[in-house]
Amino acid sequence: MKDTSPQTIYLSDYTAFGWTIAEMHLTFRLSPSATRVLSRIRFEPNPDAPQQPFFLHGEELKPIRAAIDGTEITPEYSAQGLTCAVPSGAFTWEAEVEIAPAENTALEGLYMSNGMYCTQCEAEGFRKITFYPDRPDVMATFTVRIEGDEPVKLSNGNPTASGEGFAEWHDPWPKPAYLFALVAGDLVNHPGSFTTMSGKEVELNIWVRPGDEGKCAWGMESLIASMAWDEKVYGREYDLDIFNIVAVDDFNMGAMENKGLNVFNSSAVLASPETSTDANFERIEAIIAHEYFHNWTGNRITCRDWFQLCLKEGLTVFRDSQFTSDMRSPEVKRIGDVIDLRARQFPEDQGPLSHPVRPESFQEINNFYTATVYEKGAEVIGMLKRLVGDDAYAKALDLYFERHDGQACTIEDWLAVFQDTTGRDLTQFKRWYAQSGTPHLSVSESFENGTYTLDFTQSTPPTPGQPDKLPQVLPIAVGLLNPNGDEIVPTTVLEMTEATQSFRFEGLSARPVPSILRGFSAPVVLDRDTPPEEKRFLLAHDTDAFNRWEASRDLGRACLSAMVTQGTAPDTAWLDALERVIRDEALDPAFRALMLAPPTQAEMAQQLHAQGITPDPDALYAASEALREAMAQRWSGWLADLRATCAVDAPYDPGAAQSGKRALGGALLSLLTRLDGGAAAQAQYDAADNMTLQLGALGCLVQAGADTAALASFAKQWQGDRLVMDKWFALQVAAIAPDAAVARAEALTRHPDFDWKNPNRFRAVFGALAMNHAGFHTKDGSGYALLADWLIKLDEKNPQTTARMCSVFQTWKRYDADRRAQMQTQLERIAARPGLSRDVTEMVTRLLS
Ligand code: B3K
Ligand code: ZN
Repeated sequence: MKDTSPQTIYLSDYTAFGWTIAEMHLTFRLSPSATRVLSRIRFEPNPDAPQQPFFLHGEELKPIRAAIDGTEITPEYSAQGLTCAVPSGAFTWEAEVEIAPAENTALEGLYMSNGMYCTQCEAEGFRKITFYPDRPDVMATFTVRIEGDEPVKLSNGNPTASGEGFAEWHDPWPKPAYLFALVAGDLVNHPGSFTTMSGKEVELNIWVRPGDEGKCAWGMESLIASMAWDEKVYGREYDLDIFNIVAVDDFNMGAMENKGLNVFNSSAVLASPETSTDANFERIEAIIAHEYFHNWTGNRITCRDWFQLCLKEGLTVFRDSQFTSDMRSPEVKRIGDVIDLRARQFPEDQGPLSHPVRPESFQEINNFYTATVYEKGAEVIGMLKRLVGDDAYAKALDLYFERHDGQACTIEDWLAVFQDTTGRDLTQFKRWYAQSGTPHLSVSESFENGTYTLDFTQSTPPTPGQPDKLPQVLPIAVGLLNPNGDEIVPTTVLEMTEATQSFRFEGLSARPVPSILRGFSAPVVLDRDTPPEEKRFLLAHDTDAFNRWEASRDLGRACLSAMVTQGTAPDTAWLDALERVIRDEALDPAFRALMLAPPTQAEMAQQLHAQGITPDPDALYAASEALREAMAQRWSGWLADLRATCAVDAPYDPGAAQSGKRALGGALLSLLTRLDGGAAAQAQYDAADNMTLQLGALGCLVQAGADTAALASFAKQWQGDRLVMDKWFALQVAAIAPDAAVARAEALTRHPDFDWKNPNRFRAVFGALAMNHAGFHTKDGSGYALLADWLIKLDEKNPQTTARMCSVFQTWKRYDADRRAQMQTQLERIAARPGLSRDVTEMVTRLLS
């Protein structure tokens, strides 16, 4: 029975579980529709917990047998689990249940994907496997026996025995149930090995379906690089004899850090130059690193309860971004992260779904694996590091690992290691975890008698449940340039703690030009009336790459805003300043590619809304097209020549050097296509020997409306490759003219390969529709209606993916009355569905609140 009654769980209600687990034994007798799961658990009373009835979670399980100390019992079952009387001391619990992995379309618990058994237990999927205290603070060592005919049978830890029809695994490290994993099927491995810093040899494997062996080399290289990096930078060594990664086609998210057995969405691990873009390679490198880094930040030290999710996720995102910065370019990584933060976290923090980095209540925890918990959670750690300095950060982390290894911890534990190593009082800083919403920071300045003063004011608008906000601790990185463009004050971190605060720089001979919030040193909205000539000055001279990019982006936003609201022509002074950077061959091509990308339409909608203007998606699309057209025309004299400098004359390599050139070349091709109608794009398409060039060219052809033949030939070439076909589905919806987007998405849902129960394919079409800003927001509301139809349909099979997709409606209140009413109607239509899942119920309720 499915429980849909909305029960709210509160952080303040936390109580420890009444027992600890000395040992956990599991036996699986695999069968697609009737798998038997036998458990034997040794419980001991927990002296630190209050008295409580014995309760084990369990959902959608068919109980076969239950016993305590060998005597059969009849527990009291409910939709959430069971209760029964237990002895006052230690006892052994045994149970046998039956589950049907083949019928599990929610992809949570034990399920099947292409005939292969796999699991996803985080956050609360283990309770769909057997009765258990399914909470992260209950940690146990697992011994697992898998019985079945599948040639490969994997679980956590080290293999201990195997033979005809069985395999046994033992994980010596105590872990919560959410880190349990089992995989069984007809798989082949791409092997590797790693010798740890203490000289221990670890066996590495990437397990895939036969036929995918050729797409594992990059994943393996990334894994080895991650293992070496975590030793070098954080002193963290791997702690088992074996590390397995499995690629699965049907998966709700990117990947999962199960101890010693990471399960990956195949899109997050499989790569080859012919089938994957540079962006895919970079994403795979980052996700492999992220999941591997969880071995320490998440697994060895886990969360006390799900409210503490950012303890492992914020920290692990922060660690994986440090890794990517080290493997590639720190400046380019930072700019990319801020683009992503503004595109995904800011709308969340500024709309009805706003919640603190550490939420205080939830109905369905899966709805809180958000950009706020992950990305803002990582920003908070970046600020902490900036405030205490690199050495203190390293010391605090050493203490964290030493003090908390093997424990289930809280944000209080995390902050305490910083307080204890630095002596700093972090009481106010802790507001970053509790207060939701994006702070606004405004600044004015004055110069008198050689003293330059910056006056800052901060305030955070109200968010759901939090009408009044307190000042936050803001590290504001500032540098000063003199009028010649030389840096006279290098980056200095100002620590703002008050609602208004002034900072003085003395002994200056001339009024300086400030570069404020360098490196985006705090996740805030900076409001400053900077004159355009000063922005162009920073665009030309700032030594901080982020602020150089930001100056241009600001000019771009101002330009588009004026085009939309006043009908002005594109800002040619900005375009000329930008041209100098783009053509500066001393600069990293990846950086120049970022500079070349104008603000997105969604970003502009956010910007206009912040200025109190209702965004009109059609006008934004028109302005964005006019701007790109102006860029192409104004730069027509050199676009082709510069593109020629981006050619790569060497075997494909996904590293920063080549991919930066291809990114710049791709951005230039998109402008050139406006001049030549797609001739250069067609030539690139025909000659392409890697997916970056092929897909980039196809995107240009779709944009130019010259796509029919290329789309057909692409589909013919790649029809057997699911991951490439996902790109084919997504690209044509995302890149097509907005007036055709809904019809194209609708037509694709009737395509024989539209396997809507596969989350990657569903997201390919509907994620792309949401990205086509003016297309999704088509005035007649057909985009909203189409998506709502499909969300209703998918919810019956897969609530988690459906609930995640609901967030594309999170900005609905920004738009005009017509569009607002149409979105509201669709949300209410979803909300009214009988039998709607708990996941989606919570999302639409919050969206409508
Ligand atoms: N920890 C998992 C996410 C689990 C999501 C559950 N709905 C992947 C990660 O963050 O590494
Ligand atoms: Zn994670």
